[in-house]
Amino acid sequence: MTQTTDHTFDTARQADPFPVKGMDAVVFAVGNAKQAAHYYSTAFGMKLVAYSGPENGSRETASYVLESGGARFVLTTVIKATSERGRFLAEHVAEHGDGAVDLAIEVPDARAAYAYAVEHGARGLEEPYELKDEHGTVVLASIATYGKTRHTLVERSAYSGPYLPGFVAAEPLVAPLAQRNFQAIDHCVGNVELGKMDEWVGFYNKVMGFTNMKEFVGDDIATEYSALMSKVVADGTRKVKFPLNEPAIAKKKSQIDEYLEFYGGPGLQHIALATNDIVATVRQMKAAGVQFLDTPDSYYDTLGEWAGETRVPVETLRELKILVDRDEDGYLLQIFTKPVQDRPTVFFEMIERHGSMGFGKGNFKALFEAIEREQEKRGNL
Ligand code: TYF
Ligand code: FE
Repeated sequence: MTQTTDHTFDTARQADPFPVKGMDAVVFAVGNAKQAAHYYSTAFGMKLVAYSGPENGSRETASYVLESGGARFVLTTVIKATSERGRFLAEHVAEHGDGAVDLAIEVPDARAAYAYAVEHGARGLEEPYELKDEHGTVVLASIATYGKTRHTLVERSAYSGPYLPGFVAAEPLVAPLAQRNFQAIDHCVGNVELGKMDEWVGFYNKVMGFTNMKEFVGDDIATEYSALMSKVVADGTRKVKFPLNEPAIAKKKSQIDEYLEFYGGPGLQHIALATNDIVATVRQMKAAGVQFLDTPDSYYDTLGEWAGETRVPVETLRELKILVDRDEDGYLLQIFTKPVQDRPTVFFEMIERHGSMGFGKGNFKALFEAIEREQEKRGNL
């Protein structure tokens, strides 16, 4: 019997049509990467590890690579556009403001991943190519996803450098924190146009063999308060999770419509960052000037009745405005930042999971009301 089970497992694993190792990096195109690197260092506690710019042969762009555990952000800006890529990045910033251009995925075999994706309907942007330096070889390939976002498929098992060939190691900008604020990218959420969510869910199903997770927001909830519909796709190991939102026609202007209007189209909405100690993380980030969404006291008055006991006392959750959700697998603690640029577009979530594989469905009402209070302040409701 044991053998049969093992065999079944092996077959299932070999049969994974699109094996992934996890998120490789999120690449942002920004107006001022030097200052953004400072923000993610001081406000998020990330560590600068690599750099590429005019000082080491990149005349067109400057890029700063920051890490916190396994979470990696690359902040890229254009110094002087001279190629198609440079003009794309400059136009991206002009049109969308600071935003994500690449949700890069680490794969064991970039050529195989690219071939599978393109065979299953992906639009190829970069055929597989190699980059080499004294640290080894990386294989890269890129496919298009929603809006102007791409997925670069990164094979780096034969590479030991700080990021990619073309980058040099860099010293941290500020003294590192005693305890890091987060250690991984938990999920990356995309906002797509009205009526397009199922198309993009189908895209990930076909092109990457991703399957749907059980958490979704249907039109029943949408029309009542959330003004959005949402479904989640993930790879077979659940290491890469991509929720997708579309606006819903509700009583009020959808937060997704606000995003689409101010971003100028579909794009990355939020990145959830996994922490082991959300209390310490939120305290540190607040002290460093990061603004989080508020939650009314009434949320905490009834919390114990349905959420039960958590690692963190209710009074601390109330003080820091941390949200709780519980399902049959366990619970999670989460909190959302306000948008991190002047446009009401990209924001972050901090999440501490204790068994739950969900996304905080029980908090959607409280969360969406908090977002609507911010929308109203901006005159966009
Ligand atoms: O990733 C999620 O699904 C949760 C909930 O505009 C969420 O973080 C969904 C939509 C949204 C904000 C949060
Ligand atoms: Fe989320």
